[in-house]
Amino acid sequence: TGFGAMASTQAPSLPELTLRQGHYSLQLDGRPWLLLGAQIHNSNSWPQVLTTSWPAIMATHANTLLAPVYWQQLEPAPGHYDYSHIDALLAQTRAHHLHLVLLWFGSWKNGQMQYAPDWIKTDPVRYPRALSAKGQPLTDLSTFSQTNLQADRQAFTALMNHLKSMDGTRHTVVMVQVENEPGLFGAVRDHRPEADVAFAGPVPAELAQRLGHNAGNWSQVFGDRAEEAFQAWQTARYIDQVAAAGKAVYPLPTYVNTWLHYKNKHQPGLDYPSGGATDTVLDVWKAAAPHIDAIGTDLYATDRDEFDRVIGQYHRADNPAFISETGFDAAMPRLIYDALSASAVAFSTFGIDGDPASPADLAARQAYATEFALLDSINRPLAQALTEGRVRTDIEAAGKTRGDIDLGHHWKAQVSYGPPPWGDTPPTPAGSPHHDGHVLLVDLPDGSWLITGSRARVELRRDHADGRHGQIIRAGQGHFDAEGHWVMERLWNGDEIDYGLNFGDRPSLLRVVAGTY
Ligand code: N0T
Repeated sequence: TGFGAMASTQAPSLPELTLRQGHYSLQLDGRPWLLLGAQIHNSNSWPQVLTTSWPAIMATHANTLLAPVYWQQLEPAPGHYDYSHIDALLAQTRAHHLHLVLLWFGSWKNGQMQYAPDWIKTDPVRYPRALSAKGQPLTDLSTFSQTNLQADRQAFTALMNHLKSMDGTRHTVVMVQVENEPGLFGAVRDHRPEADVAFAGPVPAELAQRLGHNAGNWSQVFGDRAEEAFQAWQTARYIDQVAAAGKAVYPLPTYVNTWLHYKNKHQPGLDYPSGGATDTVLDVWKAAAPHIDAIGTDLYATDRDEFDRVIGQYHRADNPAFISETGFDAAMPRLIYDALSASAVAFSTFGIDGDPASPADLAARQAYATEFALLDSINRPLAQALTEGRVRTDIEAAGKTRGDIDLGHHWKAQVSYGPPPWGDTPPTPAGSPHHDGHVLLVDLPDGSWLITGSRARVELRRDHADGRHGQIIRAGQGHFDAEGHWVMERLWNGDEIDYGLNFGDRPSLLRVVAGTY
C-alpha cells in the first residue's frame, strides 16, 4: 500500500495541528505532513514583485511558501478591503503546486506597528499608542484600546472569511501566522494610565492558577519579570482574540512567531520586543492564547548548541518544536536534523529571494535544496513516523565523529563521519570537512529501515545475545513515487555494503531489510 494514497471517498479535512499520544503533528488531508518552508522578503508579496521571486522560491525545494499579508494594503480605508494580494498569492502558489502560509502583518511586525493602515498611523487619538515609562508614545498600538483590538480583529476576520471562500475546499493555505514577532520596543510595558492601574492590580486568577501561584499583584507573582509578564499577558490576550475571531469563520491552525531572547540579547523592550512569547514568559502565553496552536521560534543561531537549547525550551508537552524562521545561510539546513529529533512539525527559512547572484545566497540555496528535496521526497512516511516516535537521527559535530543509534531488537547502527567511501573504518574517523554529516533512520511499518544521510557511514550490527546472527538481506536504493509507493532503483551489495552503508555529499535513500540466521 502507498503512503500517499488518500481515501478518495472522504472530503479532504481541514489542515490541523494535532497532539496524539504525546506527539504533535501537522495534518494535511488528514495525514501527518512536514512543513518545509521558504519565506520571501518582507516587501515581496506585491503580486508583480512576487512573480519575480518564484525561481528563488522553487530553487529551495520547499513545499510551502510563507508570505506576508499587509494590513496596510488589505484595508486601505476602514471597512474597505482589497483582496487582490491574497488572490494573487493563491493563484501563483497553486500554479507552482506549493502550499502557502499567510503571515498576518497586523498590529505587530517585529515589535512595531508599521503595517497598520495609514488611517490608523495618522490617528493616534482614535487608535492610541503604547506609552513609554516617560509617557512618550511608541510605535506600538496599545493593547489597552478596544478600538485597536476591534480594528485588527475585523480585518483579520475579513481575511479569513475571504480565504474560506477562495480556499475552503482546496487547502492551498495550511496555516496562518497571527501577527509577526509581537511585542513592544521602547518600554518593558505599556504605561498608559489604564495600564498602570492594571499593573498595580491582581494577576488574573486564571493565570495565577494555571501557573500554580497564589493570588497577588504582578510584582508579587512574577518578581523581577513582572513588567514583561504583564506585557506578555496583554499582548497574548489581544492576539488570542484576533485569532479566535478568525478561527470562528475559518478554523485553520494558527501560530505566533517569536523574536527570541537568546544569544546576547537580554533586555526586553530593548534587545527584543517585550511581551513576545520568549522563553521568559512562555507559560504566560500558553495560558493567555488558547487559540494559538503553536509558538514558533525565529531561530537565527547556526551554533548547534544554541539552536538545540532553544528547541529544548519550546518543545514541550504544550508546544511542538516549530521553526518559524531561520537564517538563509548554508550552515543552517543541517540543523533540520536536530529539529527532527525533537519531532519538529515545521522548519522554514527566511529571506530566500535576495540577490540571485550573491555567493552566500547561492550556497544557502544549494544547501537548503539538498535537504528539503530529500526530506520532501519522504515527507509522508517521515511525518507519520515522527508522530509515532519511529525516527532517529545522528549528527556530526566538531570533535564528535562517531555515533551509535540503538535500533532495538538487538540491532544498532554505528555511525562514523568522514571515512572513505569504502575500505576499513578508521578507529578514529577524521570527520567530514565541515563537520556537517548526519544520518536519518526511519523504522518503516513493515519492519524495514529507511536510511539516508550525508557524509556518513552506517554499519548495522546485531548482538547475538539470543544466539542468532544478524544479516542484511537486501539494501535497495530508490525513491517514493507520487502515490507513495517505493520504487527500487538498484540494490547495494558487495563493496557498497561490506564497509558499511556509505553516504556522500548527495544524499541517497536506502530501504534495508535485515534478518537473522
Ligand atoms: C525577522 C526577520 C524579518 C541577534 C529579520 C528577526 C522577519 C522577522 N526578524 O530578517 O524581519 O519579518 O520576523 C529579528 C532578529 C533581529 C536580530 C537579532 C540579533
